[in-house]
Amino acid sequence: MSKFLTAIQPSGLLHLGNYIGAIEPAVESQQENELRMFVVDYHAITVPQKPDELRQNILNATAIYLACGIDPNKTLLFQQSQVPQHTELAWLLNCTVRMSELERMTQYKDKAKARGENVLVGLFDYPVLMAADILLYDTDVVPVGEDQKQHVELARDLAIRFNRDFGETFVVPEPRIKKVGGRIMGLDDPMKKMSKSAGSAKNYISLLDDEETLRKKIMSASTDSEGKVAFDESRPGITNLVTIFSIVAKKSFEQIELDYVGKGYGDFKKDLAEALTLFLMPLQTKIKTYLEHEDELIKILNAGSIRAREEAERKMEIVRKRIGVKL
Ligand code: ATP
Ligand code: LTN
Repeated sequence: MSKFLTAIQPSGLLHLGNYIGAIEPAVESQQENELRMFVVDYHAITVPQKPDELRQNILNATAIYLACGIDPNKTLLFQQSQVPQHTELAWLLNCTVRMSELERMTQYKDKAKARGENVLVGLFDYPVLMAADILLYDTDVVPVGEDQKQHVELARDLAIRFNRDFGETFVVPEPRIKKVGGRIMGLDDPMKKMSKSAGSAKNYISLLDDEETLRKKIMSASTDSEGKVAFDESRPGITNLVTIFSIVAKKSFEQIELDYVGKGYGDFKKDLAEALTLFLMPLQTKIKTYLEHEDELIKILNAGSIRAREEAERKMEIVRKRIGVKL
């Protein structure tokens, strides 16, 4: 049994890429492993958030986790800000990480470019807080999408360095990225990943999109002029749609290719929209039911956070001793 850990930011609506790349593998891991899964609200505020919206997004993310099958009786489900040891360890790791290591982070470079002058120090430091999230819990495996690989590698480097300088303290984690689905691409631009901060809502399928909206988004998804339904990496648009279809309809690429011999993209997209509807509508009903019981969601997060605090504090006591501040 390994220790798995993952987290998602409560910033805006979660999309199909989040589900396929991070939520589904986490749900899957619950079967045979120990899982920790949390809402990283202190990561979300690395770009400005409106307090009312942030609060609602924390509840939405929790409802989505539960509706997708995260079982709070098996999994430690909690809220990052309720466990102050995360920010404490982040500070200590800040005093071991080099500026140049953070300057190399591609997510930072991309987001900083998009924000121009208005780049907050927290955005730069974001990967260090993520390393703290991971290292506090002796994590073996971090299931994430491809875009987070570099951050998990930084967590590995910081663990190895700390262990070398202060004695064996942290487990060195490894990223686990799905070979198929680790990077779902934008529907409007299959050269960029599907992202909740994309310029256009046509980029992504939100887990909460209604039937009509998702049908329109799929029908207008970018493909090519070849007209042959296939998983072919030289044709990223159709390959992305075939990938999504194969995951939500649980069909192999070969089967999908066979099913659409002699048919066009129109037929394929219609069926994909239908498969997505069949997949998302029951999920949405569950999400809505959870959201109707806000008190219950808060209770679950609070109970998980108490347990997380106890576990994190045990690790921090060792860490404080190792660095010499515990008298
Ligand atoms: P943003 O693009 O605004 O930074 P995001 O959509 O990438 O946000 P995150 O909260 O950063 O969402 O990601 C949550 C999890 O979902 C991470 O593990 C991330 O790697 C994964 N993920 C995000 N986008 C995709 C994608 N397009 N395909 C597969 N996994 C993804
Ligand atoms: N940076 C991640 C969210 C995140 C995370 C973590 C993922 C914060 N802490 C720890 C895995 C493990 C993202 O998806 N943007």
